[in-house]
Amino acid sequence: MPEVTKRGAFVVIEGLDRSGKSTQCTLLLEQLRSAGVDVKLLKVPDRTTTIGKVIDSYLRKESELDDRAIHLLFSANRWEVASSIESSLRAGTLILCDRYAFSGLAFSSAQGLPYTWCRAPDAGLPAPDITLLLDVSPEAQAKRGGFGAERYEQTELQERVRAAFERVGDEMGGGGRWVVVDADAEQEAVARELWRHVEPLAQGTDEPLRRLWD
Ligand code: FDM
Ligand code: MG
Repeated sequence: MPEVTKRGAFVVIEGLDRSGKSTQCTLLLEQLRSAGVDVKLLKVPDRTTTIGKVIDSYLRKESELDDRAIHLLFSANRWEVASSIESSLRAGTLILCDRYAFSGLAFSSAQGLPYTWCRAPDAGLPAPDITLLLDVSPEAQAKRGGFGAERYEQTELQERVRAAFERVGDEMGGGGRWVVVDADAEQEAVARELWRHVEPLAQGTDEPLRRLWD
């Protein structure tokens, strides 16, 4: 009899700046670990690779790049980790990823690049089993002590990114694969809501690994 083993689940947390995304990723990581789950936390952009260093310098406004060029570099930065995501999942590790291709789509289309053009370079990447969008209102975002000095950290652009995320969500459809979480709520309430969605996937999944944008 062939042995049936589940693969690890692929969980993505998306959201605007000041949505509490990184904090919630850390809390979720701790909760998964204390439940005995083999889990790896990734973050895109990964600013440590050669491509990531170019992205970092662009985000810190130390260099200028054409909008399309930076979009392709963000995508390439995901392709750099694609095969390691896939092998970890097959080895039974849960992958928790802070941002993914949906940020690429939302941020670049909010700058005015055509939506379908933005989708193309990420086609074929491993698809998450669930994406949890931490939706923060402009009011709550403003209350959270302002933005840093990086590119994109400004109210008017964030509003356009929020609308772009809404479009991404609509096009992802239902099926529980795209979940909007109210990130204006208390940190603990947000954590509980995330756990409610992630717990059923914690011990792995029998679902075949899908690809973007299937
Ligand atoms: N960002 C992030 C993009 O514009 N495209 C992408 O593909 C990704 C992954 O880069 F403003 C933006 C989102 C954010 C910035 O993200 C860096 P962090 O999470 O703040 O490091
Ligand atoms: Mg940031």
